[in-house]
Amino acid sequence: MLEKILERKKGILRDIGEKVLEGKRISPKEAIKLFYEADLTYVGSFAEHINRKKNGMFAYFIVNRQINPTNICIYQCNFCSFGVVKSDPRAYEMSPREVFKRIEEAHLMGAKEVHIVGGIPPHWGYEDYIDLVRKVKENFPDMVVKAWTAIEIHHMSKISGKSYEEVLLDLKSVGLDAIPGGGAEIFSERVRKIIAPYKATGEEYLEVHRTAHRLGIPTNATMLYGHLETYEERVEHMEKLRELQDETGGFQVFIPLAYWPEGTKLGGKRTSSVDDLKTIAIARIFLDNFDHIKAYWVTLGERVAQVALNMGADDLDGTIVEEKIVHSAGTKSAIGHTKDRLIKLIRDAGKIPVERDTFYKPVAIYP
Ligand code: V47
Repeated sequence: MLEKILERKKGILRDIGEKVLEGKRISPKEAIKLFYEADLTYVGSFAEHINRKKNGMFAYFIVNRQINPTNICIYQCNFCSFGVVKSDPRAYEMSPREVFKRIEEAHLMGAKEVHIVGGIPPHWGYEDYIDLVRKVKENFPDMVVKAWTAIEIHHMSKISGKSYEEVLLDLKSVGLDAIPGGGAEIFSERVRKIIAPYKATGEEYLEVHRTAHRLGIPTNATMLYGHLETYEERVEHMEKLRELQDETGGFQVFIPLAYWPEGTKLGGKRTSSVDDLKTIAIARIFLDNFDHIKAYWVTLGERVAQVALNMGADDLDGTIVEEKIVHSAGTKSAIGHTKDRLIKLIRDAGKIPVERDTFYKPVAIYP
């Protein structure tokens, strides 16, 4: 079928298709060409060809719980409507008891992972971040703790005077298992200056992940798209991730995050479903050294995420239970999903559902 599609193409699109069939890496220039000139069925078909070679007919999900302990944040990024200042009436901060109640619930429903990220409150000290991980692990030793983005780790390094390595070793010693991909936004300095002028730079984000990989802590990578960035800047972002992955092999998954504008200072429009699917497909083609591409149902919506499972993506994330960051910005997705619902979404996409752990080890297969 792909050969038939190729027959009808000429020039660079044909060359790119041939490269993919031969299992060769495409260049940044070629990825940019795909954004501008290829149609969705073209990129989707080639992306799915690669996905099936890597993951067969399997599509993954995890029984997990997100916890956002506070939305108080010193950074006030323009694209974010989750983070607020302490005096804002919407500001909240969970007590350790409230955090543990959520983890207990997650434990009872069979969750394998807690994903903990929040704002960066001015009054939190270094030990607050360390203590939370320590207490979670002491109380729930079997639970995988995926916590604190590179932005939080950079901040912890700043307030403690410790290096990234020292911070990560402290976190690892109290039970941190993995680092989520949040905070990457877009690495382009031009755009970052406008949408997130105060938070860690792209280079700092990459350095935190590089250090984590060296210490044996697996991490995820994200890209926030659909705001001010160009296609060239999306590809530049993915190129930096591909280079780091060549160096370390420590990334588990790439997660393109579609921008939701509601309530943000930046404003703007929602991306189209075609843009969302093309971005996932091109990521699958370009990031040949990533095993997994996540169709995050919270930003994409369940239906587009389901189509994405046929256009290069192989993972839906998880049950989540309570998501606040993208819901503050207007996503209409459910707040959480049951395991049965995720299994049905995957089955209806024509794939075989695999419940996984944080590290993509299968926990159960639902043929
Ligand atoms: O870093 C913030 C993004 C991220 C908006 O690692 C927004 O497995 C859309 O990183 N519109 C947090 N997105 C979420 C995240 C994540 C989610 C699921 C799994 C994993 C993983 C990581 O949400 C932030 C930011 O890039 N975000 N505001 C917005 N208005």
